[in-house]
Parts: sequence; C-alpha cells; structure tokens
Amino acid sequence: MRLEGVELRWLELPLRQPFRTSMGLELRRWILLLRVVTPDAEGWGECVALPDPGYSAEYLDGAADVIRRFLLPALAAHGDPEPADIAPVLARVRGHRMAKATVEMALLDAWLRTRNRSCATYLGGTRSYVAAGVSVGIMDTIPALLDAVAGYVDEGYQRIKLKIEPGWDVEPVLAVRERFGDDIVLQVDANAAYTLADADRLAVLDEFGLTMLEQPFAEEEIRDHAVLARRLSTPICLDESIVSARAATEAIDLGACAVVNIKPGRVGGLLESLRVHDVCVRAGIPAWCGGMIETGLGQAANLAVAALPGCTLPADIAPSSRYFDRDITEPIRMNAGYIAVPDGPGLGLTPLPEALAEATTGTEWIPLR
Ligand code: NPG
Repeated sequence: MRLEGVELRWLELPLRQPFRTSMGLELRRWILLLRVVTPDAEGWGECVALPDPGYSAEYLDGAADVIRRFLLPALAAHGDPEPADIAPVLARVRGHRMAKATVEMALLDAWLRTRNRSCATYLGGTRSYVAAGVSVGIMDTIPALLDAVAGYVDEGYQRIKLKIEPGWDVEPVLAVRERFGDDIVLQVDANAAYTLADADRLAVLDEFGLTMLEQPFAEEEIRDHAVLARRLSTPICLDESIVSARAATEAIDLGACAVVNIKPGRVGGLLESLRVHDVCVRAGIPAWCGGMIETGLGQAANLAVAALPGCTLPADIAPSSRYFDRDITEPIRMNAGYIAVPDGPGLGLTPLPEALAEATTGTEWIPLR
C-alpha cells in the first residue's frame, strides 16, 4: 500500500450528558483522527487517548507527537506496508499503543476499501448484530441513578454497567438490584479505584449476582487481582491491565481474571485485538469489546471486534445519540438492544463532511513522499 500522506485532525464534541467515573468528570470528548491517503483510497483512524494521562499513560497531544515524529517516519521508511507489517514496523517505538492503534486503523481501513472487504469479515467476525451494553457514570444521588437506569432498561440495553468508586459501590448496586430485580444483567467497573486493602468491601458485592467486577486495582497489580479473584465469587474482568495478547495470557494464567475486556485502542490495534480474542478463546474465557466514547468511526472498529465469535458478552457500544447530538458519521443506531455490525468496505462508515467540519478544531497535513 503506497502512502501519499496523512492528515491529523483534532475534534471537540460536547457530550449530551456529563460522564463521571472514578477518574473524573467528562463534559466533552476531544478526539484525534488520522486520515491516510493512498493512490486508491482513504482510510480513517481514531485515537482513543484522553487529553490527560488519567486512564492510561497516553494522552492526546502525546499521541499526536509520537505519530508525527516516530510512527509515520518508520512507516515511510518501510515503503509500502501491508496490514501485517504495521505492528512489526512500529514495534521499535515502545508502548504508545493508542497512537499505534490509530495508525493501524486508518491503514487497515484504506487497505480493505481497495479490496472491497469489510473490517468485520477480515477479522473473522461471525455476528451481524452485537448486544449493546450501557455504562452508567457515577451520579450525585441514588434516585438520579435509578432514573437513569430505568431509562436505559426501557431503551432495551442488554446489560447495565455501573461505574463504582470508594463511597459509591455497595449502595448503588443494592438500590439497582432492589428496583430492577435479578433479571437485568448487571456489572460494575471500578477503573482501578481500589487496592487490595478494600477486599472486604468488594467481597460484599458477591451478594448481588454481578456478571463481573471490572478492573478494581491498578493496571500493574496482576497479582493482587489474582488474590482478590480467589476471595470473590464475582468474576473479575480486566480492562486497563490487558495491554496486549501477552498480558492477557499472563493475567489468565495467573488467575487474575475470568473475563477480558478488549479495547482495540488500548492493545495497539485491531490485529492485536484479534490475538487477545484468540487467547481468550483458547483459555475458555469470555471476552467482550469495551468502548471509550468514540465517534461512529471508532465504534465501527469496535463493532468489528465485538462481532468475533469469542466476544460473547454485551459490548460497551451504544447508539451515537447516547453520546453526541451529532456524530461525525451516519449515526450508530440501536434496535431492541442490538447494533448492526457495518458490512461495507473498510470500517463501513466515513465522516460526513459537514458534521466533521463542525467538530474540527484543527488539521495538519503530513506528506509521506
Ligand atoms: O462507550 O458507553 C461507553 C463508555 C464505556 O465506560 C466506558 N468506557 O472505563 O471503559 C471505561 C470507559 C472510558 C470511557 C474510559 C472514556 C476512557 C475514556
């Protein structure tokens, strides 16, 4: 694939509702897009990094810098990369998986478009619809949370995930179970807000029949997760800790998790996501595709992962209308709790010029030949 050049594009999209997690309050989503231009096609990549290094070490301006100064020169020096070449070519840069995933997503989109193949088919997806889960932020009061959850249940979401942190854990879960009963599929996500010293408190969650407790401890604390997993009957799911297929193998082997959240951005791209998926399938561990409040482009990539046979649990993939007044692509829609996997060439979605222009705060063209 011959690369003519890439455009970096910065977007700012207001969120329809504030989203609070143990990491802080989000009112808007700042996004970096990468458009790659080849003689035959264009491809789009979306960077999931946040403006500050609170969820992971990466952050948006850092990702733009590493893309511009290190990743693109490495690709240009290689010449005409095929999808399988991308990760090895970029491997001389340590870490920076979100930046690498952005580049790979754009190149893969362009490569698949020239071959008229969809991303989901290319990865081996077997599902044309994906069960949608909703991730419910931390609220000021329990009644406000119950109102929000009631709305999501009515909309048809296939499972409810509550964000938790110390001071907002057992009470909201108890209140949701009391109000909605045992029929709703319920799980919680701590975004690394606890330590092993909180094990007694977390053990109380075993009473509520949760599908999983996601990432209670910090990214590096694999051993502590394994200790907690032996103590709790609630399955532990790892998110932030799963930075690669290798990390997934180790976490599973050590008994640190019984479920895996796969995020293409966090693991360095779609092909590594497939490898994480394959590790889970071999280990007999259910996987699901996470989300990071992406535009339709990022969600299209996530849908391709969620369509894989081993992604058996509902995804953090929601209709565009949950996040934005106006998405930059045709909106992602939900029908009775399910979302269609795009089947057009590449990601299957492209930005709508007018919506893209409205969200854009800056662009930079980088010629590669
Ligand atoms: O897509 O509905 C959604 C949000 C899913 O909770 C979600 N994402 O911790 O996984 C997470 C969280 C997140 C969002 C993390 C944005 C980082 C940025």
